[in-house]
Amino acid sequence: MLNKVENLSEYFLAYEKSIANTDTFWERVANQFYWRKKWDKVVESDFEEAKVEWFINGKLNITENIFERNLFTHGDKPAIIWEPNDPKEANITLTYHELFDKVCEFSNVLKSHGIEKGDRVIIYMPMVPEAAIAMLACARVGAVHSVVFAGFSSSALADRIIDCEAKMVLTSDGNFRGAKSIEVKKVVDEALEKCSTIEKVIVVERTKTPVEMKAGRDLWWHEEVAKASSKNTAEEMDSEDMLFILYTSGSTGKPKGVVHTTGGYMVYSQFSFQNVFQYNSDDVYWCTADVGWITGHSYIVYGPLLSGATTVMFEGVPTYPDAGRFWQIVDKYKVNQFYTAPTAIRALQAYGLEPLEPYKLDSLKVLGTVGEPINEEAWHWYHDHVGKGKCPIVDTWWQTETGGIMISPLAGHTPTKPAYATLPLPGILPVIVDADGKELKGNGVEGNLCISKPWPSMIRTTYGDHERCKNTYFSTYKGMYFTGDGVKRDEDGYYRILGRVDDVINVSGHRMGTAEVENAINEHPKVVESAVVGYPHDIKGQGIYAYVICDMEGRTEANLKEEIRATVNKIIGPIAKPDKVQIVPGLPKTRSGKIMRRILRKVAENDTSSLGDTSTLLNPEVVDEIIKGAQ
Ligand code: 6R9
Repeated sequence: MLNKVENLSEYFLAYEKSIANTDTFWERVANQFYWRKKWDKVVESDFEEAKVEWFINGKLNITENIFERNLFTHGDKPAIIWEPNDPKEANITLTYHELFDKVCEFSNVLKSHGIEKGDRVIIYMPMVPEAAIAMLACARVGAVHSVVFAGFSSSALADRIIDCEAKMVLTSDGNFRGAKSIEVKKVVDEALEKCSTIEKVIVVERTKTPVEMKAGRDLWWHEEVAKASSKNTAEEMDSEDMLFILYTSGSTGKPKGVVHTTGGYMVYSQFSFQNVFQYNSDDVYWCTADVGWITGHSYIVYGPLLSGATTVMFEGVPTYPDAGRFWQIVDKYKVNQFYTAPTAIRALQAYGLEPLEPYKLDSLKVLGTVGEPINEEAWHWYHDHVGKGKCPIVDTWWQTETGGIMISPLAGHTPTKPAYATLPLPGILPVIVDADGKELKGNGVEGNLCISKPWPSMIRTTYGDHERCKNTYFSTYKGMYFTGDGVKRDEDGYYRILGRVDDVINVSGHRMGTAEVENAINEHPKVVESAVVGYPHDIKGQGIYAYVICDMEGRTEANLKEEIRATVNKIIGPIAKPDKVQIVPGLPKTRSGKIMRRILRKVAENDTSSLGDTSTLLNPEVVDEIIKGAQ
């Protein structure tokens, strides 16, 4: 199979070659794709300037590598199997031929409404096949897609539309999620009141909930594709032309638009998919993520489809109609590779073994996890009860910015170890540094995780603000990409990710900037100041704990807490709602006025025995009050 490492010694060999001679290694991988014109140079990079380019002057279209390259060999193979929220509703299977026709049709729709190469298109959609079709159609015509998770609020959506000056929004009337139905189009309408760049909105009919269609702006997807031809020639893209922007949280208040480009992303998403999951041509692969996150981009859509895989797309949630839903789907499609998040595993673990009993799960060969550290207990539960002790677990560490999986076992080849992401993929050179930036060499060390060599799918810039990209990722440690994660390399040279070392928290595998949540809380008119920290949460991994100073006049504490949660829900979305809100008389501050988050974290973790010296604070007395009121 294309680009696939077949055993452990081949991995070690490939790794060695990839580090010793990076250009030759990636050139070989890239040669397996269809380029209209090959590159003049493999890579050029300058980490000081955050400037990285791959396959320079290469010309291609990523969708030609999914479709035209492969239709003769597997045109009739299922590309996407879509499973609806409600198991009683009919599923949809699209073969590569059928998906190709739909992508071409929608490419023509985009063009007929003035979308040209380089235009930004927002996709705010539930998990329906049209979401994948929309992404691929954008890529085909050279438009830059920016998928916004459909759980974000109208104001979060508006911020993203404004930041990338998008011309079009692709959305749906509504969204079925478990027992709920969400009015998606309404959120778009609200967002667009604040945006001036959007010319057209195309709406998929999914829930048939009544929507307002604004004349001259809003169009129905099905009416548009009915008029469109299914013949379309892909736009020629430069290897470094933008493929997509995906917004993610950082340690400042404003989410940043991570930019990925065409050639390098294509090569790495396919290469990593193939190798980590060890996909074979008749396998059925299922990743439970949402296309609103990077995992959905690289490992529901691009990686699998570039590999000619059959990828399952699930609209619903793990617990609807019951906690056996995932396992029922695994049996229904005889899923071979199953990829999910630790938070989902922990949530299902809490239901016990009964929901698993009706299902065989004997098709499973590989289990994967992503998004946050997996605790050993959840690892064993997954391994023993889902994988029946016979499926390797690939604990895949990576980020929106890395574009693809960076540290992970290669299924069946790399010996696994609970809670360890194990070893880097070929071409990836992790470096551990201490707080002063000194490299910690050898095994048995712990520090901050950096990557010291460029890899094809790495972030190119943060949209509209290159300085921010430089400062966030390339300035902390000279000559290296800084991940923001802490890591340990054990005696065997295996990597274990320890979690974020910056002001980013990871709630149910979703990244959340503490400053972002604070900004939302501060929008409440009664809030004077707030500080947000993460704390250990049994299911979510981390929960959100907010300390808030409020003007209490005319409010009870209970009212105020609920209002604060509602404010965050409105400004960001339900995923950012604080689990705990504590009204406090003050926040512990240093003499220079900085909030001492370390103390707040300790209180939230219920570990007040080791607060350290608080006497140098500007207001030491406040600490006792905070401890007294802790939840
Ligand atoms: C793919 C994705 C990235 C952050 C990352 C880290 C955490 C992801 C992990 C993991 C431990 C793993 N993370 N995978 N931590 N083990 N296997 O999740 O991207 O949403 O950008 O989040 O998630 O902290 O820095 P993104």
